[in-house]
Amino acid sequence: MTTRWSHPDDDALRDLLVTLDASHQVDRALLEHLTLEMMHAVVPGGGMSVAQHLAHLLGATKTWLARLAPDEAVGLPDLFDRDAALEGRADAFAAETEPARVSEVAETIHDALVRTVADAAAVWPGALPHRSITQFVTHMMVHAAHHRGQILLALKASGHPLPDEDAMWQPWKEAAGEREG
Ligand code: NI
Repeated sequence: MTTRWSHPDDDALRDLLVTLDASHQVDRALLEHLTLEMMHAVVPGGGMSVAQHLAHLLGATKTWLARLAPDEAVGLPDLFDRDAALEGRADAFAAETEPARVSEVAETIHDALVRTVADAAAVWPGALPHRSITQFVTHMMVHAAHHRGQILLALKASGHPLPDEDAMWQPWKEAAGEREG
């Protein structure tokens, strides 16, 4: 059977993992900046809170990961009230607001993603619709960047300080500089 996806060679896979790591480090810089109060910030007019953005983002990554590697994803934690959602309650999207817990879950899901991508040749494509592992990882990073922007906007609109710009983007500078190192 002919497949419509392709596997990256070793160099491309290494670059993909370096890029994914840089993206995660930017997320980490943002997460380390968050306080309990900031987790409730929303943009004027409503929408998801910072906590809800993070619960959704990490939940989405987990859901996609489950389609690629069900065994890897099965034990991953949730950041919203899963029992309430199953019962159809109105507070079903009550998101975890403790920054340390959110950071812990973000690290756990990122580690699972990295393990799965690094081993993608063995399991690809699972039940994913993506054309390649590169496209899948790009999708995860673009989604994260979208919600990162939404979170920064909610913080700014609510009068909270933003993370230090240089510290936040340093991981990308280092990732881009690795070729010369
Ligand atoms: Ni989203």
